[in-house]
Amino acid sequence: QTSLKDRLAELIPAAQSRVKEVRAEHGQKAFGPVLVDQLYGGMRGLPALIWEGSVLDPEEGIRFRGKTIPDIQAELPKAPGGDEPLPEGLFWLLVTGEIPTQDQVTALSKDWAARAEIPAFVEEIIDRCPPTLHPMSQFSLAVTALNHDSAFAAAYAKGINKKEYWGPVFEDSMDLIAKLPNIAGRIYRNVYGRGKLPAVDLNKDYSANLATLLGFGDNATFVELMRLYITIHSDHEGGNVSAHTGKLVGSALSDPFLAFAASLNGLAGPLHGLANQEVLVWLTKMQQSLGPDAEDDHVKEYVWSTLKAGQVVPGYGHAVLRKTDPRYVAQRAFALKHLPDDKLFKLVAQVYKLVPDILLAAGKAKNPWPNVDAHSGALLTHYGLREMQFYTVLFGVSRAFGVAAQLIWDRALGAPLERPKSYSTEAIARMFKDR
Ligand code: CMX
Repeated sequence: QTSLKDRLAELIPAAQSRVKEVRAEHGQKAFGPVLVDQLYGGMRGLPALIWEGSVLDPEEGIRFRGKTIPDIQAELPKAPGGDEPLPEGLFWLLVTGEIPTQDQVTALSKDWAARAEIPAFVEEIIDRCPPTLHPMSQFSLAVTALNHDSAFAAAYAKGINKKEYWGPVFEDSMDLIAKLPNIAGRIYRNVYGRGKLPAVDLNKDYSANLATLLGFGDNATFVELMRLYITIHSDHEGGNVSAHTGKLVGSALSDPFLAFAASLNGLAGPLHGLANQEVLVWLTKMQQSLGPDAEDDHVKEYVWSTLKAGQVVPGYGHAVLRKTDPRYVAQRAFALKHLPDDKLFKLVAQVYKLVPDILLAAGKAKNPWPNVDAHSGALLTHYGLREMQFYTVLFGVSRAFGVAAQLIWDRALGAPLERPKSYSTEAIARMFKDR
């Protein structure tokens, strides 16, 4: 049976030739003009990055290596007795473009479990954080500190040949993913006083171990939720803040720990990953203000009051998507199957029925539909993971899969230092004066 690293070594030469071919054939072709507005407008729609693992279609949503979420739910290996795809398989798919066998996925579970331990000094760093420090800041600190043992940083210091970069970046990426459950579990237990962290079980899959470390390992449906959650949150092409930051920092040959810690700092923003926390804060305040089983008209008024206060409706809208996010749809299907009568799920569903028309009537948001963050918190709450400030940490564990896969390919394909050109407003005014 081939290991992921062996399969990757087989695939790299052909992928390198493919890039050469594509560049030779299309390298001088233009996507179209760049508008000054795009420089001021957060580079929306500007084609500027290569990202191999996934591509986001505005109408259809994400495809991982060409496969939709329903495709991967059908095709990727599952745990015995489980229905949801194993994130191990998704990682294999992101890295190789191929669907792994059950044995290959089991080997990845074992490999990650064997690498899961974190150094004692990183445990101490986490333990010394005040419980008032946001879990995402603790997460980022701990991931940065893992750079202490980076295989890539050590190899670079010894003078590794460029052609060999991908090998130690692969090892670091595997270590990174493997160590995140221990970091997340430790932060969760420290901040919320949930007792001592148990050991990772070498015979369990990644999600089962993560659930156990968080204290929810006995609930088989929660473990299934983690498998779905990690899979759908893993990757969302390259331009979103966390993915792009990881790639950018990695392009300076900062190792995967430093690069991914930067991703986490971006994910911690309320317009990006922190939105899953913000959704729950918003829904909870709504419940407090309107009471249980609020009528549609009252919910509508509440949504309008959010907009009138100059705030965004968290979990709605997207920079690229123009339809309901298929990641939202997948979570809604999970809720309909496992917790159809849950009060908070019912509120999420009621909001889904009402918010798009309001955002359309308000006339600003280009996409009135829900994104991934509109649903995830309600599912976690149902199983007793109620500490909303922790939610983005789980998004972060998942996002490592996509960022790590791309870091490996960037080094295998010799991606250069990123260095786009910037201009001042005065320079632009001068440049376009007579055009
Ligand atoms: N509620 C209220 N107003 C919204 C809105 C929402 N959910 N979504 C967009 N708008 C507003 C924007 O704030 C912007 O207003 P201004 O013109 O006053 O600046 C206007 O509509 C146009 O924005 P847009 O082009 O539709 O959206 P952007 O590409 O600029 O931003 C996003 C995308 C996600 C930041 C935005 O929709 C938003 O703030 N949503 C709420 C936060 C959220 O859910 N983020 C999570 C996204 C998924 C993720 O990364 O995890």
